[in-house]
This record gives sequence, structure tokens and C-alpha cells, in this order.
Amino acid sequence: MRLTRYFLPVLKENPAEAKIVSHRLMLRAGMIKQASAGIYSWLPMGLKVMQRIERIVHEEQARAGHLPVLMPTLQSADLWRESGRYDDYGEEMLRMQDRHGRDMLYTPTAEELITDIFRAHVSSYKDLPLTLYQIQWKFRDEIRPRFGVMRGREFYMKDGYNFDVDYEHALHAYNRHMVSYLRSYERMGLQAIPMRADSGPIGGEDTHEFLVLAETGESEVFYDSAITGLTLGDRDIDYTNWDQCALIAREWTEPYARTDETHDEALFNQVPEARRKVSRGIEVGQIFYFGTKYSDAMGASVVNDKGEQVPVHMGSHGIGVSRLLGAIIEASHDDNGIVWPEGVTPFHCGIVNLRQGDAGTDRVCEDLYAAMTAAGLEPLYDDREERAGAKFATMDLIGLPWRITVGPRGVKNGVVELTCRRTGESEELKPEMALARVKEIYSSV
Ligand code: 5CA
Repeated sequence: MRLTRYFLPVLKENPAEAKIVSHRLMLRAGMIKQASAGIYSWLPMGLKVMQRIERIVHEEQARAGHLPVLMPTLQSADLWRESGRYDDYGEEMLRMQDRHGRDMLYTPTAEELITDIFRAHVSSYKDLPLTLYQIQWKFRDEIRPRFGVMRGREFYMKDGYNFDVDYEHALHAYNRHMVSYLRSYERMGLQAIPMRADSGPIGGEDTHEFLVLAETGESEVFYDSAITGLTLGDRDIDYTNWDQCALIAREWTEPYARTDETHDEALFNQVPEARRKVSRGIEVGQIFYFGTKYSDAMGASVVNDKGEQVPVHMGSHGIGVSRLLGAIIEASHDDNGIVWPEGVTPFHCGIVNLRQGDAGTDRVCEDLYAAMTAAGLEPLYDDREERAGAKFATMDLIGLPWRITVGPRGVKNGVVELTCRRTGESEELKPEMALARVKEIYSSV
């Protein structure tokens, strides 16, 4: 993409309404625009990052054997009356009527609709296990929408639902989701810690929230610092392997890690003092096991291998896709702007032409741009007739992890400069070497 052809409405001034850095940077970098309280339009670069996040989620769900579906945002109240949640959900649910006076609502989550799909089509344990998920807009009429996409009223969420014949299978589904979530967050350059949580309006017996540590987080968290050293790395994961998923889930949930809602001071005090940490976190996902709560209420059952009719065991699992943009920025920025992790960056590499219109720099930039594109990477070429300082400021603000700078002096010596956004370190290289380095970096992302 050439910057002169792009729509990147950056703001010079800090918007007064933005109280936290991610909100400020998303507005300044022209990623979103508020449409009304807690409701945003997604501009090209914001949407691009969201799509990268979505892709990681889809890929990891596919690996785990989960199937994508898409359910409507507007739903009939009837199903929600069956489960009893139409009355229970309260003011957070946005309710409306259609022209015939039928009660409708904008979906805050989708347990009812998915259970309805299940009961219409599945009747035997032979069709299980089954996990269906979607990435779809949700609406919750939050009393105090704030911090931009972090606590919106309309937000984009991955919500998945597992159906299993008994508790043991459902427990594996729970562990499998935990592992797939850990892997998804890791690919986004984040460490999200699973913490024992409260189940709230979803209901249920077991639930973990995934929290990214950040001072601006809404939840107070208490944890054993031993957990921050854990990574999956390139561990080979077999999602059909119950023992392996259980082992990983145990590894991540054994160290003490809880939000204030479930915090237990006595248990916490058993952690060696030097490892006891109190901090804040952003909730980027939550998994629930709730047994037969919805299947009992809505009559979703299967015949098991003994020929008995049994209610199906369920869980639901959410990832805050739009919230993740804010969380990633909170975890990865500096005074000059965003620092995107390679896994979610909107463009892989910036190309900065220090003297637009100069035949030599233009040619090197054009060649780099073409070669990078041919290699399957997406560069953002700053081809504006602007001062070098302004170009660098824009690149730093929008946070591409790598930048290649092309100036007349370097071109004369046959070199360009490759700069890492995170460390600020630069290296002079031949253009083809710079390209090879960028290709290599992304080959393992
Ligand atoms: N049905 C379950 C799992 S699919 C569910 O709704 N879970 S949830 O309530 O925990 O939401 C899932 C994730 O959506 C949360 O972890 C959070 O990251 C995100 N989320 C929830 N409310 C908001 C909001 N108001 N703005 C942005 N993201 C939100």
C-alpha cells in the first residue's frame, strides 16, 4: 500500500476524551472513530489489525477441530424466554420490537441460539464431540462504556460452544479451549494468564478468565510470578490428546492467579512472598463449563452409547476480539506510539523515502516495494512529499515493527537502513539483504 493512496487520518493532537494510552493511540493513528457512546466505526488500519487477530483466532480454532458458523445479531426474544435469561439479563440487553410488535434483542452472547441449532439437528452421541463458534458483533448496553474499544457497547467477539456427551468429554473441551486460547494469545504477542473467575450471567461451575497484565486494566489481579515465565513456544500440540491438553491446562492453572472476585488471601499467602504479585489486568477472554444448564432448560439431549437419552454437556468460550486491539496496545507501546507485535501488525514493513521525487531513491523504494509484495508481504510505502521527521513520526505512531529507510546518501553507497521499531536499532544493508531479513523475520510468525 502506498500512503498517498491510503486512508490514514492521523491526529496531531491528543484527543481529550481518551483517558488511556490505547484509546489515545487508536484515535491518533486513525484506526477508529467514535460513532456514538461505546460504538465505533473501524477505519482501514484498525480493521486490518482486527482482521489479523480474527485470522489467528480462526486458524487456532480450526486446529482444535472447531467449526465456524455465523448467527444473526438480532434475535427473537422467544428463545431467551425458554432459558429464562430474557428476564434475568437486565438492562445490559438491548431490546426492541419489530413492526409486528414481536420482541427482539441484539445478541449479547448466543447460548440460546446455538442450543436451538443443536437440538434441531443432533440426536446421537455419535455426532459428538461438536464445537461450533462464530466471530460476530455483540451488544451490551454497558452503563459506563469507556476506554474506547476496551469497554464498548457494540464489540466484536469470538464465541464458541461445545457439546459433549458427558462430563469427561466436556472437561476435555474445556482444556482444549484453554490451550487453543493460550496459543492464540501467544501468536498475538501477548501473555494472557488464565485466572479462576466468577461466572456472572453466563452461569456455570468452572470458569477461567484470560488476563493481560496492564496498569490500566479494569480488574485487580493477584498472581504467583512463576506463571509469567510459561510459554507454549513451538510445542507440538495434539488437540485430540486428552492427557496433553489436561497437562498444559494444569501447568497454567496450578500457580495462584485470581481476580479480586475470587481472590483468597489465605491461599495467596502460601505463595513464597517474593513471587506474590498484585497488579491489574485486562480480560481478553473467558471460558465456561456450565454442564446441562441450557440443555435442561431448552431440551437439548442425545442418546448415549447405552441407548439412554441424556442432556448434553455444554460450555461456552469467548475472546474479546475488538478489545484485544486495546489490550495489545496497552501491552506494547512507547512514548512515540504503538509497537505492533509481528503477529498482528497491519503492514509488515514500512518503506520511507527520504527524498520523494529523486530518481535514485524512488527507484530503490519501488523495487523494494515490488519485491516485498511479490514475497507475499504487505509493505506500507510512505511516498508522500513530506519532511523526514514527519514521515518517521507517522511510522512510529502507527507502530509497524520494521522500517526500511531509503535516502540519497545511502543509495549512492548502495545501502538502505533497516530499523526495528521496538529497540530502535538500525542497520545499514544492501536493499536485497534488508528484504531477505524482513522475509526471514516473518517466515516464523
Ligand atoms: N458466552 C460467553 C463466552 S462466549 C461470554 O459472553 N463471555 S464473556 O462475557 O466473558 O465475554 C467474552 C469476552 O468478550 C470477554 O472476555 C471480553 O474480552 C469481551 N467483552 C465482554 N464485554 C465487552 C465489552 N463491553 N467491550 C469489549 N469487549 C467485551
